Parts: sequence; structure tokens; C-alpha cells
Amino acid sequence: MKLDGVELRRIRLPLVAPFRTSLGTELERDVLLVRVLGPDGDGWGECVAFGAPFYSYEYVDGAQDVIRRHLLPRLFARGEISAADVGPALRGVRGHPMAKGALEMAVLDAELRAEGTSFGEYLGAVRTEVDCGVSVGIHEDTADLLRTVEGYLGEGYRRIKLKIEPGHDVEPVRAVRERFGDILFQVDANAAYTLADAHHLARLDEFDLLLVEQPLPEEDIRGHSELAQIVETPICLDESITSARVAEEAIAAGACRIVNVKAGRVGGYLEARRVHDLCEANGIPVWCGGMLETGLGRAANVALAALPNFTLPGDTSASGRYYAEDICEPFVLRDGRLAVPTGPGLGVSPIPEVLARVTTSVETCRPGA
Ligand code: SMG
Ligand code: MG
Repeated sequence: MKLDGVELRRIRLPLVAPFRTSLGTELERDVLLVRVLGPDGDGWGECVAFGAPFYSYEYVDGAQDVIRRHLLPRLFARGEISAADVGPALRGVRGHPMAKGALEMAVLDAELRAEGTSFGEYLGAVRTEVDCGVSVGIHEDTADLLRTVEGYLGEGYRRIKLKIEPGHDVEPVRAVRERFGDILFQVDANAAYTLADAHHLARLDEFDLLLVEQPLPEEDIRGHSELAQIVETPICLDESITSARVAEEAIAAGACRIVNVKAGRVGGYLEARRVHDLCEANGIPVWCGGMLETGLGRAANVALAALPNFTLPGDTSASGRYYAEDICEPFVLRDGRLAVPTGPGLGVSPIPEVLARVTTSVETCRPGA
């Protein structure tokens, strides 16, 4: 497609409840949406960077800045561009996978909408609906936690993931396991531990968890390999897996037996598919992570989660898990699953009135401007 312009829109969505992790507590989501404008129609992308650099070094103001100053000039210079060209065109800019991934997603959406193909068909979906899990924040009070988990199980979620950190780990895990019995259950530390905690983390082994996600810092691949010698619960990496190449290294090093795939973290849905393929070739199951996406990112994630090696339920929860009102038609859980959209491109579009109401700024970038 030829890019006539790119709209960078910031929206603000309040969360239905505070979401506490080892990284801090989120009360609202400040999201950068990217809309590419082309002669054959538009395409939407969502940048998953948070307001502050706590999950990774990216943050939403920084993403918008690098898109405006460094990424768009490279795309505009290409003239004709297809989604597959976006990654190579942006290779000269180091890092910033979430910013790059948002642009690639928007170009891909425009392309697929124009040709009438859905994200799912394009990516290679083999399912029409996907099993959904839910990510549960850290609760100070165990009775509160159990009420929250009970509510989600009542809604039909097929897997519970509990956020943990030092001081909030073994006991809440024990409480959930004792109260709810044989549910699919896993934990996520967001890099809150060190290798010195290995024997403490091994105390989680008795609870038959599916996995422990990202216990150690992002760059500590070797630490995860060593931890895997001490902890029996399978280690899953999230933050550490920044590309298919890094996934290959981590698997070869014995640092993970399972991989969380997030398109934004690896620079887009095309690289996410390569991570999926690489893991599949190595016998490593994957599942789809989440970044509290709006309906746009959620649509793409659900399509990705329909690929064959996504064999564990993802953090692909319903819109209502985070937002009282989504910007698109909400994703609603049916029997613990979400349907993979079948319409062209993402298969969902922002509802103009809602979008206008939640928008905090809009900037339009044009070639040659
Ligand atoms: O979209 O359901 C979602 C979020 C799931 O826990 C979730 N994401 O590390 O996997 C993760 C976290 C990243 C966000 S922490 C604020
Ligand atoms: Mg995680």
C-alpha cells in the first residue's frame, strides 16, 4: 500500500478495578492507537507500551516519539509498503519493538481489509475459538483474592494466572489451590525474584502449577537455566523473549519449557508467528500473553492464539475483565472461550462515538511534512 498519512491517537480507558503486579498498580490504560491511511482504506494498530517503563523500557510517550521522529520517516521513504516490509524497513532503528509492532499491525490490517482476508486466516489459525485464561492481580487480603478468583471461575475462565512477588507467593497460591482444587493454575512474577530465591520458589512445586512465568530479570537467561535445575514447575519466559532468535537461545540453554508470546514484545505479529513456529519445531508449547489491550489488540491476539502450537489458554480475557466499555464491540466469553473474528483484517473497528469520547490527543503525520 501507499501511505497517505498516519494518525497517532492517544486514548485513556479506566480499568474496572486496580490491577496490582510486582511492577506496581495500574488504575487506567493510556493507549497509543495507530491508524494508517491509504488509498484503499485504513488500518488500525495498537501499541502495547504502558504509560511508564516498568514492564520493559518502552513507554507510550517514548513510543509515539520514536514513531513520529524515526519510524514513520523510514516508512514514508519507501513509497509502496506491505506489512512484510515494515520490519526490514525499520531495522536501522534499534529496539522499540512495541512501537514497530503497532505500525506493522496497522499496515497489515489495511492490507488484509483491502483484500478481504482476516488476521486469523492470514496468520494460519486452525481454531474458530480459543480457550481463555485470566490474569489475577496481587491481593493483600486472601478472602478478597478468593472472591475475585471465584468470580472469574464463575464467568467461565479456563485457567487462572496469579501475579506473585516476594511476600505474596506461596500462601496465596496455597489458598487458591486448596479452595478451588483441580483448576488450571499458573503464576507470573514479572521478574521480581533473583536466583538466590531458587529454593523459596521450589516451594511452589507442591501446588502442581502449569508454569511459573518470568521469575528472574529479562536478561538473565542463564539464571533461568540454573533455576530450572532447582525448581520442578516448568519455567515460562515472557519479558526475556524479545525475538524468535532469543527464543531459540533460551530453549537451547534450557531456560524455559513454555513460552508466552506477545506480539508487541517481539516487534509485531509476523515475528510472533516466527516465535510460534520456532517453539513448535522445538516441542515447546506457547500461549498468548496480554497487555490489557483494547478490542483492536485483543482481536489480533485471539487470531494469533488460534495457531496450532497455542496449546495452553492465553491471557486473552473478555473486554469486561479490564474495561466497562471497550472501544470496539466487546469480546464476550462464551463457555470460557472467545471467538476468532472472521471479518476482513482485525474484523473489528472502533465505534466512532466511543473513540471520540476516550481520545485525549490526535496527531496526523504525512509524508514530506
Ligand atoms: O491483558 O490480560 C491481560 C494482561 C495479562 O498479566 C498480564 N500481563 O506480564 O503477562 C504479563 C502482564 C503484563 C502487564 S503487567 C501490568
Ligand atoms: Mg508476564
